Amino acid sequence: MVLLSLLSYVFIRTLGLVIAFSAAAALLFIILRRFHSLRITLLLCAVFIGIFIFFYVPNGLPRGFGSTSFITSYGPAGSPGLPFGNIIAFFRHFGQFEQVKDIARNPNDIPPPITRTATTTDHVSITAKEVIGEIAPGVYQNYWTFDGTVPGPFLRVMQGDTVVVTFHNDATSLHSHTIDFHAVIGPGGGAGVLSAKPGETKTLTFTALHPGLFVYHCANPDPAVHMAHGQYGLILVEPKGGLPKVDKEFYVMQGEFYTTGLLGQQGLQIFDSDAFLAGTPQYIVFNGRTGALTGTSTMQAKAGQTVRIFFGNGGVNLISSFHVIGEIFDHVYEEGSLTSPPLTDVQTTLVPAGGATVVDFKLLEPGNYVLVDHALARIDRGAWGVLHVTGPANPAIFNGVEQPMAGH
Ligand SMILES: [Cu+2]
Repeated sequence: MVLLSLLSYVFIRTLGLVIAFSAAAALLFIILRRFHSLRITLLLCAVFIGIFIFFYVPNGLPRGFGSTSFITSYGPAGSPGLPFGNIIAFFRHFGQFEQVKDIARNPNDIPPPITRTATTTDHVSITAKEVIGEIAPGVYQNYWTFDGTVPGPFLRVMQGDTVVVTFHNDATSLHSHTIDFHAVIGPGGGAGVLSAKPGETKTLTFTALHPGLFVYHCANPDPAVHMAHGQYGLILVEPKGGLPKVDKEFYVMQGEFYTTGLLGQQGLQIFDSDAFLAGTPQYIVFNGRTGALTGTSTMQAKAGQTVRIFFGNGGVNLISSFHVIGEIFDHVYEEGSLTSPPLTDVQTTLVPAGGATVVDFKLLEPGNYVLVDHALARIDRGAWGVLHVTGPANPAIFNGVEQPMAGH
């Protein structure tokens, strides 16, 4: 059933083709038996073929299929479309992809704050893996990941540390992958060093010179295509002495997915390179899928606690207007800069594509606090999550009776 659901997109179209061809063949057979004129037969054939092309080409083929061969690109990496051969290879190797239960990275999955004061050598291992995951219930996506989730692992090092990265591209991958660390100074952020074909392992050693919260992402040509399949994550380079202490830390990344099927269309989705170039994603999500951060046990804290959110934007096209409904950020480390004094008392902060921010705030009142991209139509595409806060009410700062709100 899962396979049927995954491939319903392809099955339905194939079924349509079979029905159309059978009907056309049967009709031709009948016509050939009744009229023994070659001219009439050829004309009727032309009519059928013409009607078939007229209806099938614009509607039957996924737009990604139709456009990939014809897209012009002036980028350094050639066409942004996936070549037709990749799509064929994808279906040929379909059985080899792991079908992950949950593509979302848990927002609590963060290494603890660094307490040491001396620099050290950090060993980091990351595996690129192409998997099948659910972006929304019943909607499947071929994700390209770091360590099997979106975003990839949260990396935490200290300013001055030597970082040794071992990067492995899983043997089941169909594409080469690599990593460009924005925390690296050097060509490509290390992308040229780490570029690995399926099955290969590469290493990079770098010194984390600048403190800050940095994005890392795949940069194999075309980099944006790889990012639009989910290959991004955050690396925090803590300043010496660390960040001010908080009670809870969360890891959230916004990202876009460009599917040929419209929002909510069931089955396996194919990458839409036209929508990708136009910057009109069907899905805009936090941590890889719709609903990744909405469960009551996903993001939890208590009134009286201080929380910090490490928020990154994997893009690839949109700027995020990050906001938490019902909260005011006490501190915003704008654009992930930890050496500038943080902004104070901020409602909404801009997070550029390929950028990050650090926010913290003290929780004063229990309830549900909704994380959004405040370009609010995007919540319909999935860009929201909920921080659940428990504890005693604080009527001195918020007093009233909550009631269900009427829709429309
Ligand atoms: Cu990649």
